[in-house]
Amino acid sequence: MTVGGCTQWVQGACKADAPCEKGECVSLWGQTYDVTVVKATLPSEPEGGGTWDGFGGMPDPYVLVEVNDVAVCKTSTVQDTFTPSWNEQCSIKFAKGDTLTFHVMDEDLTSDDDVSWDYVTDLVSAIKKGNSGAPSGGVGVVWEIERSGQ
Ligand SMILES: [Ca+2]
Ligand SMILES: [Ca+2]
Repeated sequence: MTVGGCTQWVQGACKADAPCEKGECVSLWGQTYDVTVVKATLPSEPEGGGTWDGFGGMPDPYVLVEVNDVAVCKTSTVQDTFTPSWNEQCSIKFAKGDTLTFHVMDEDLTSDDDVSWDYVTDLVSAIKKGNSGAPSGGVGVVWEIERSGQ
């Protein structure tokens, strides 16, 4: 969506959530993005100690991608690893004020262990930066965000 004219090299010509692009301030919202879950790292023990699976088994991670606490995508499960890789992509259209969360889960036959934290608190900078991989509480997720069709 175009919200006004601008010059790329004039600071403050556009709002933070509508960067200057080819002479126009273009809103980040209402556009579709390809969100790729690249990989993750998990700690050797789940939160609270103990082992991930019975008999000292390693975790079986997958990631839920949530918008406003509602899961919109789910990666496949990688069995028995602390360093899963997915490179799986889903398309999401963001609106102003949306929150994006990556939940790393351990697939279990009897229950699912949520081992995640919120990874994106500032969607504007996440979209502009395009990627991140900040570990939090021993869990790290690397993702990429790119506007669809770019
Ligand atoms: Ca396992
Ligand atoms: Ca498991």
